Amino acid sequence: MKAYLALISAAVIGLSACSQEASKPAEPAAPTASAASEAAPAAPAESAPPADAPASEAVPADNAAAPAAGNCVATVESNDNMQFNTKDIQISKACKEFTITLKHTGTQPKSGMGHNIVISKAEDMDGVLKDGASAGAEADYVKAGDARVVGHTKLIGGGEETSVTVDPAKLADGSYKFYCSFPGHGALMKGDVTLVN
Ligand SMILES: [Cu+2]
Repeated sequence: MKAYLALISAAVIGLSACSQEASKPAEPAAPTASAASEAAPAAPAESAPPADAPASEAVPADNAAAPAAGNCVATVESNDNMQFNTKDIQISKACKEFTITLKHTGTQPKSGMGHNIVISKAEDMDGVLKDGASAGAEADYVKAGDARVVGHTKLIGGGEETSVTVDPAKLADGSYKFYCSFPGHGALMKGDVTLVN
């Protein structure tokens, strides 16, 4: 009798083990298929700007975003000698927004050797500088609400870093300059802002 029961339970275990195994291969197949079809429409949407590289999945799409963003940023260094390290900031028209990072590689405080970046039309530069000087250091040497200013950073001292994001569409008509509005610095610390394709 005991042997008979053992046989039955063995058979039941064997049966359930068998049916579990049978259902296993079918399950993973379904989620994989739906995950693939979900990922597929998302990838082309995100990787649309880079054009080619229709490639495969989420990973290439993320990588494609990095170089695109990299083209819409620039870094300008300034120092204790009242200098920027560039005379030209090139901004791609393709950028929705463009971020300029200003670094002060010197050690002097902003009260004595402060720098910023101000962007305006070339012909507005003198007026912006004059009004900025009147506005004072606490206003970062930029007149509040100055409509001639397309964008500007705050004033920084040695070892500091700041940034400003501008809309390239606002640089379309005329020629634009970037400069430091700390009193007296604009004569040396200036350059062109150039729109490029
Ligand atoms: Cu300066």
